[in-house]
Amino acid sequence: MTTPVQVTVTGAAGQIGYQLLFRIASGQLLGPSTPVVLRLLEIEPAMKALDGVVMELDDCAFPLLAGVEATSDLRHAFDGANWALLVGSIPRKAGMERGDLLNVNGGIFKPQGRAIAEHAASDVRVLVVGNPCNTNCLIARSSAPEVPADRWFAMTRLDQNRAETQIAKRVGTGVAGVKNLAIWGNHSSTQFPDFANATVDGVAVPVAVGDDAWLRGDFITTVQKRGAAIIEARGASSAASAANAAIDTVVSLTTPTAPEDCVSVSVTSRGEYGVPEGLTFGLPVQVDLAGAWHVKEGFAIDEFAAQKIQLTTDELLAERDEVKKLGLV
Ligand code: NAX
Repeated sequence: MTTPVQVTVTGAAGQIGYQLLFRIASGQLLGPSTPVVLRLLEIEPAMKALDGVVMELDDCAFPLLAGVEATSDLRHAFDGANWALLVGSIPRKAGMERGDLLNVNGGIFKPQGRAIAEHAASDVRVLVVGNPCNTNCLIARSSAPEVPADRWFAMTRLDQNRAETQIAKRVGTGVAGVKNLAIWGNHSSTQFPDFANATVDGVAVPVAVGDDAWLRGDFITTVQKRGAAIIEARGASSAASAANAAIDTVVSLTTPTAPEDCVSVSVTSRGEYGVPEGLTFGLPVQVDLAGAWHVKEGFAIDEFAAQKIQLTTDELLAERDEVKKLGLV
């Protein structure tokens, strides 16, 4: 029997957790022949709800699910983790200043980063979903310097998926035909969905769409504000699509990328494309046959794109300054 992969999910009793755990347990994260142990972290008041989720996991009788550990103890949650999906966080509430938001999340992500450094497996990889995910990832990584910087990711894949669908619908084709769609910067309303370097059925998106005003206007704002539109319509934030994007991210990071394509994920910048070093920044990534990732080269950045990328860079720099001031990094 193959040794099970240990997958930690934080915020496991939340909306996204409920959409995520069953898909992981069914083999959609790591494939149909990899057994998995789920290590589920929640805060004490949510442990009862988590017990209910664990009962449902039991009731699915998933053949690949080799165990479930439900806990509010960081050490137990991250013990031996090969993948850590950090979903639980405190999202911005009405009237909350950015500093308050970063401070309250610092209280979550700093100790989680430490626990990962001290207790996770030596090959641990971390995907931060909980918002503000880029800066939460920076906080966790900063408190775990023992874990190499290339193992930390924040989720911009939902934005990629949203952008691909908008383009496919506009052109009237299938979403599978949309390739090389990079999301630059922060997972926030300043992100830049890069249409100019993307292709649809092998044709450059600006040519296939034939409407630059739409691409530079409604397309970008629709993707940037999609999260808010879903809250407005559903009365709750994206959950199934967010869980789906978390799975897509892990699958993309563990599968070689086709040469004509890229994966949108926020990674630790090493200065690629002039992005300040050390920021957790949405970039186009490729995974090679040996399973290592690198930032894809050759994206053309025109003046319009450069301005947009600068805007989201400035926002992430301001968030980094704020968390530095708070002593969180
Ligand atoms: P919920 O509020 O439904 O669930 C969050 C769960 O986290 C709760 O059960 C809570 O008890 C738990 N939690 C809080 N503090 C914790 C801690 N210290 N340790 C462990 N668990 C803790 O939120 P949900 O809809 O599941 O969203 C989770 C996060 O994902 C939010 O921050 C949300 O903003 C973010 N999102 C990120 C997206 C992305 O693309 N990166 C998209 C979707 C989503 O908005």
